[in-house]
Amino acid sequence: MSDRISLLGVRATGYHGVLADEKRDGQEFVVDVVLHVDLAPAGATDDLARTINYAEVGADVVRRIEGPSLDLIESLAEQVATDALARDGVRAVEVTVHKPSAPVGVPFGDVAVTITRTRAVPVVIALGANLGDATATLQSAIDDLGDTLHEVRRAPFVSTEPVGGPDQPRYTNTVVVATTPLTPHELLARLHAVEARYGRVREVRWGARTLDLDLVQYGDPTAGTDVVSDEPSLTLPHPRAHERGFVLQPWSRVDPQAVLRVGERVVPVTELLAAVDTSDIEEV
Ligand code: PH2
Ligand code: MG
Ligand code: MG
Repeated sequence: MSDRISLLGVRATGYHGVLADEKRDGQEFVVDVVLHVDLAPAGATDDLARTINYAEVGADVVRRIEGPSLDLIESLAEQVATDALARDGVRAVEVTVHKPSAPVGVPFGDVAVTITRTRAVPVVIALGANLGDATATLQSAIDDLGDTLHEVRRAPFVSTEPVGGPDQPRYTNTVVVATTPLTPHELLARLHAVEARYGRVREVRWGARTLDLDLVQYGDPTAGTDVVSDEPSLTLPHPRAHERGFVLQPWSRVDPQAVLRVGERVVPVTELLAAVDTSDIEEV
């Protein structure tokens, strides 16, 4: 995905600089912003609500240029990038801040800094399989998600008794904690695509499967940035994770500090784990 919105040459007067003259007199700053966003939904629907309104981005930039005085254009670039990444669907942003009248002391054409910042939302994914070579399938699914997930950490594989559903083989489960630049819907679509690649068919609820990839949590409940959603196509956090030993046990191994939102409460995973039966969970 290399779709982009570029807003170039946004200019305003600011008071940023190390020198007292700069803070007193002000000068022109020019900012370029390149947003990495999936533009297909807006292109297909002609709906402004499905993309980023560049007028709003421009207003944010001017607010930062005209805002409290900073010493460095690096800091201004960082503020602009933070604003951009806070907008829904922005995966990454490149920001250039030009200071064409900077006190450089020699004749010069332009001076600028450029930064690139990528969204990195913490996510938790529970994996399960009970058909075929389950461990190999889980590992290659994790490898396949390498383009989607960053800073990936995997829990040990565990063998677990099936919970619910018809009579079926034991499961191999694990949990991955990672970061992603994708939105929850984009990530879910990637998880479904990888399930399909391993021959997953959605037939019997809680029936045997070659691969199940469940999005357990998106964002950080401690910081209050986790996504809570009861859309049928996207339920977050996962509605049963808090009572499932086959999720809680591996999760607590890979991240002993993990917390999960359960209704109004944000609960340590170790505390949830202590309340469930784990006698049937074996590390493999
Ligand atoms: N997944 C289910 C239903 N039951 N039981 C175990 N032990 N492991 C699973 O991953 C699992 C399950 C539905 O996704
Ligand atoms: Mg599941
Ligand atoms: Mg599932």
